[in-house]
Amino acid sequence: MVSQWSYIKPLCIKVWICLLSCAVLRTHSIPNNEVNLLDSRSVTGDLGWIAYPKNGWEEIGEVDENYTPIHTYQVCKVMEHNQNNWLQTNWILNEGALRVFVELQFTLRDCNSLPGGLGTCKETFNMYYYESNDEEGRNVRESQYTKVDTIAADESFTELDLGDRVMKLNTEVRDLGPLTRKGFYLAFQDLGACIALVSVRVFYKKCPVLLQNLALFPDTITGSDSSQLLEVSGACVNNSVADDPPRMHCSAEGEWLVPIGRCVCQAGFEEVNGTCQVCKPGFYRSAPQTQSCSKCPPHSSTRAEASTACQCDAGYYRRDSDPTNMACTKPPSAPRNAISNVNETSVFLEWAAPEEAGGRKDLSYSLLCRKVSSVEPPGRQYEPCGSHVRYLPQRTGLRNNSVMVADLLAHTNYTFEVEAVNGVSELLAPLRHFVSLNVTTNQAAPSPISVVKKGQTGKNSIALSWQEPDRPNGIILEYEIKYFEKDQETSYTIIKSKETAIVADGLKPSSAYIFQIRARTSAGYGGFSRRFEFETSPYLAASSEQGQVPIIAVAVTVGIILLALVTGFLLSGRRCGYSKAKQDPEEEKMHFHNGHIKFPGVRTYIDPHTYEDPNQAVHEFAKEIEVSCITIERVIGAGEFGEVCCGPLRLPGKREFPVAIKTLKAGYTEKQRRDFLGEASIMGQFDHPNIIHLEGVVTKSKPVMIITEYMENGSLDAFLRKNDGQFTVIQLVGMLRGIASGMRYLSDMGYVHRDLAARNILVNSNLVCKVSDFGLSRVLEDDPEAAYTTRGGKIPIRWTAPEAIAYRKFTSASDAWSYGIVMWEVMSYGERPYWEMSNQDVIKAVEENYRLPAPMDCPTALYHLMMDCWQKERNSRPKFEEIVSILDKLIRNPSSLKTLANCSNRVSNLLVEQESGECALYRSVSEWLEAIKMGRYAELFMESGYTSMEVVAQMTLDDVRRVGVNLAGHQKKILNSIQEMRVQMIHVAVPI
Ligand code: ACK
Repeated sequence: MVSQWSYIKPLCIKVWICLLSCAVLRTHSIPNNEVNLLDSRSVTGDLGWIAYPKNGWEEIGEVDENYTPIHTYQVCKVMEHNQNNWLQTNWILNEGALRVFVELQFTLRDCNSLPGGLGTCKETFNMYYYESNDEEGRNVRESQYTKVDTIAADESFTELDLGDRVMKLNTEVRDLGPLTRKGFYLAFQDLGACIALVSVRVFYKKCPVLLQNLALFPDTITGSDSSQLLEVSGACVNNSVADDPPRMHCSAEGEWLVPIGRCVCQAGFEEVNGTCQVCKPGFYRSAPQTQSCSKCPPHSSTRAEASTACQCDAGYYRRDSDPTNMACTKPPSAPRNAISNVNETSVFLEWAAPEEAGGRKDLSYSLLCRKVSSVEPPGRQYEPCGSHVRYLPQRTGLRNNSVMVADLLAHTNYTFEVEAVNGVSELLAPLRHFVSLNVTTNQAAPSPISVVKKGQTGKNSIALSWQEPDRPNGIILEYEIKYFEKDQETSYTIIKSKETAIVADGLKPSSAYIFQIRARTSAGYGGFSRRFEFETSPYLAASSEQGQVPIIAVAVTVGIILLALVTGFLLSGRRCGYSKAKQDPEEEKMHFHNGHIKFPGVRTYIDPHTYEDPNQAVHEFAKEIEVSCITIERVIGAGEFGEVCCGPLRLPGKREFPVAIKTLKAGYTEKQRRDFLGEASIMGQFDHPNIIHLEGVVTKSKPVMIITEYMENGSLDAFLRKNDGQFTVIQLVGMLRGIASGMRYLSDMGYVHRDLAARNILVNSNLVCKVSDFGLSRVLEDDPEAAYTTRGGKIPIRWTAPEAIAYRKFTSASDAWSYGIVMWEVMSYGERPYWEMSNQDVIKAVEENYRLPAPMDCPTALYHLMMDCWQKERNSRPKFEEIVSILDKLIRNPSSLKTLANCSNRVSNLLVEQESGECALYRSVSEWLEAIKMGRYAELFMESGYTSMEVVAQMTLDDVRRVGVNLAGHQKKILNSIQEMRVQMIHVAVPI
């Protein structure tokens, strides 16, 4: 062995030294996922490995390319037989690794290149390992080793390589595992090769410490298996919390794979470069809304670090449900400009949005309704309005600036508080921001009766009882019970009763009857109840024979009496003939057939002239008031007979309220006194919410006075002129409806007003209009000469129907004409009808069928109604009943008031012809052309610039031809229509 080695030695060793110093050894740095357990190159002193036999492996010190000393083990016993040279490393602690890698760098001599043939030369060597828990020393037997592998060189070197100084360094890596002990020895077995073991590196792999998704994953030694993935939990970095527990998987190759979950910075911190940094003062972060710290929203601040929210500044608030990034807000200020519109027992409240909405979008309104207590002292105590009151659409959470309150009590004072609220209002409760309104409801008819019960039933009679209506809205004066045999509606009976029970008799046996009941208060009748059907008892044959005679006799007698009464009434000449058969003092019974016998719904007006003594009439209809109850505070105007004043009236047992006081000036004649008090005699007969109410008269002292309710807004014409353009169309129609309702009452009473004009309508603080001035009719009727001289100097020609002017035919139909003029006055805000035309011109123009044009912005529907009131034929004019119902429909359907009657050819101060009055409704040239059936030329007219009726009115024949109307017939038709338009204008322009 020695001889062989010595043979090789000079040849080899030197060359190796040279070759090693020239070879490119493993110089790359160790990857960070590898941990060395042994690196022979890094050992400076002796490696101290054990070679056996001793002349086998030999440690030779070398220097690498950087002249750093390295240790190599070499063996080259290629020429000797039976080689078994072992080289055992030191004990290597595995540091917990279950799987380790051995990287060998070596050179190997190509056996073929050896001088002297192959001999016993080998080109491989074996690697073994032996595990132990501690350094067991050097006595490990061969058999105790576990073989790792036989290592062969990828490249072996030859003599030639030595000459070329080309080093063929092999690197082989093998892994061992799973390891079960604390450490191990490695051993290299040479069986006769020429090897230089240049370096041995033993390492294990780990997944190196990693910061990902704000979680720290520790150094993790890979598993024992090459395909094993170890799941590792991450630890959230400071000031962060696990959103979803963070995990990663460490692969056998030392790579982190498959991240799951993450950590997030806790509130008050933000993520900066994988760490959680604190939010500075003035900034906040409320995880998880935002990633980074945000500046405090408006009206909030924070002085602390790590704020999760900002505190609202003084006077600003935040709801729990408000997001933290929302500005702090305030409650709204009170709503503004609240107005009320009373319609009988309903109040429509409207207001403007508050000046300060508080910076929120959840503004809403709620309403508080309180009734002013009637308990003494009045006006100071409030009661809740009660559950019967309806709020449309609702009482609270109102998004719109209006609400309708219905089913209030009639003639009652209410206070409404409209409060603006938003999301932070409740935080400040009980502080409220509201606007309040005091409202007095009007008189209203009773609500329909809902409960009607059948009592004892006979074969000819049915006893009925019922409950007072839910809302009587006043004192019930009487009930009206209408009944008829089923399917015989044209023939019915009406019983009036002050009680809530009656017996309907004179019925047929075994027959079904339909009953309907309604109540009446001073405001008029309420609606009928629904129909109740009850049956009489069966006819009993046994008793019927005897019973029939008296029944027939009674029936005949009753029939004769009724006939006599009916005839009597008809002959007596009363306006509304009705048959009245008094049964008991509380009950009246009337029979109707096909509507021939009519009963008045209300009493008939009695002309005070029919009284011989006018004083008697006054005291019949008017209450005498003690002068001491009246205090005259100030003069509000001048009446025909004296001053009109106002002041409080204090009646015993009643609370004080303001009244108007009309006085009769000193030095009056007896006729003047009669005429003056005549008005009170008339007024005292009326009881209606739209008729001025008479409180009483003072006749026993001087001056003689008439005391009426006080109307805060005075007469309608002056009121409208003062508030020009201030009202909504609905408000104007509401006023007109009130006047029409008052007039319906008067015409039902058989009273003809004769001087209906806006100046004779009074308006109270709730915009309720009431008809007043009941003096003129007598003057006109009594004195034929007085037609042209009234207290104002002239008969109200402009308000009076032509037949009344011509031959003093004053009727409710002539009142309807005047009503049309009042409508015109209202819609034009108190303009003078027919402007400055003289009375004579007005009479002539009206006679020739010219009528007032539609006021500015007047809805078509209203103008049509006015025009209808001005029908020449008085029977064609609408009755007040119809007028009220038309206006009611318009109020219920406000969109019907949207179409305006202003037409393009409307020239103010020009009258329109009644028949062709439609011209006033031509809104465009094309509408006019359509109306005269020439619509096909509309486009040509437009193209030629004839876009308005004013321009069209100037057109000549040539113009019409130029437009492109070539047919002579059509030219004529168009020109005639234009001519007609011009005539209307000229007619009025030239004084008649
Ligand atoms: O337009 P006015 O203010 O309203 O002026 C006249 C004036 O008296 C002469 O008639 C007013 N007037 C008449 N009756 C009343 C009343 N009941 N309430 C208030 N003002 C009244 C009218």
